[in-house]
Amino acid sequence: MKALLIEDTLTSATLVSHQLRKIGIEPILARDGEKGIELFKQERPDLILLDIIMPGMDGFEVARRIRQLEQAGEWTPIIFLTARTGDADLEKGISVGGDDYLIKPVSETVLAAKVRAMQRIAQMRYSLLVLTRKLDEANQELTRLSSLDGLTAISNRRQFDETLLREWRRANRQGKPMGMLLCDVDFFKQFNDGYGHQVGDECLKAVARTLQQTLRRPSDLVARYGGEEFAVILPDTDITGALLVAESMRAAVENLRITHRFSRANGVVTISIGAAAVIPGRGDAGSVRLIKAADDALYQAKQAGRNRIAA
Ligand code: GH3
Ligand code: MG
Ligand code: MG
Ligand code: MG
Ligand code: MG
Repeated sequence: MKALLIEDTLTSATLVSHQLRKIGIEPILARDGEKGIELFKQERPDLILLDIIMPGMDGFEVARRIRQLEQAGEWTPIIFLTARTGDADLEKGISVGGDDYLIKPVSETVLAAKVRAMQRIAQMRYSLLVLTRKLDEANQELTRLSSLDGLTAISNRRQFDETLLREWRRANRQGKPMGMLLCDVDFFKQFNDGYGHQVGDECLKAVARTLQQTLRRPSDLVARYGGEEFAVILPDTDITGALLVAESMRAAVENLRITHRFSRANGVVTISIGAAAVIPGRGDAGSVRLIKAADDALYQAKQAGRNRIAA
């Protein structure tokens, strides 16, 4: 523990230094306020013992400046050690930032007890800082998790809705198109019925991961939209671009080669995709129509035989 003793009178400085050493604290001594502030900046002590009457800057001013020098969240206990006995001085000492106020001469016992009290407060304060930091981290983690789907760990419906509105409004401001894909696993009911729900879950995870990996731009977003449906937001993408992304997604899922012997088609898990794109107009209503357009297209893809894309 480092204590800074700011005291102009040599006898007093010697006595307090001696008392501090007896409780295991090696003091750093400053003989005037300016030097005290300089040493505070250099040494960042854990405790400051501060005289009031000194040539040049008095102790009140020193305390004031030290409080200004502290960084946000930093706190160095300041104990005034003074010959001034008036209540007004004590009141002023506390108001300029002092934490305690002792009248000289101070006995070794009292000094030791007061120092211990400050150490205890400092310790509690530190624990609180640690706790606050942990709470902050936990909060950030919760925020992150609240945007993710529990099963597949890709974005959830909530994140999709938020992102859609944000990107929709941005695209409207910039006059750029927006692409939308709705992907739906083919014959997934049969997959579940045939292999069991758990294998179905694993299949959904693999499909989600694959769709996610297909995306190239940081602004693209794939979300779990419903049970075995995934929605993709493609900012700054027209229908040609959207169809390209859709085809790479369709092919990537087929190439996973997840056996599906209950499928009435290829013998592997496939997806059908509805694609749509539009240049967003003013207002948010168009975003709902974009989803509807992709959904209608998805229906067409299903009707046309699945494992395909329609627009
Ligand atoms: P289609 O080719 O027309 O899309 O047929 P389908 O069988 O995939 O369509 P349907 O909508 O009839 O079935 C969807 C199935 O997805 C039914 C449901 O049990 C299953 N499902 C939805 N969410 C989950 C999930 O979280 N886990 C599992 N294992 N299955 C799910
Ligand atoms: Mg003095
Ligand atoms: Mg103090
Ligand atoms: Mg479905
Ligand atoms: Mg389906």
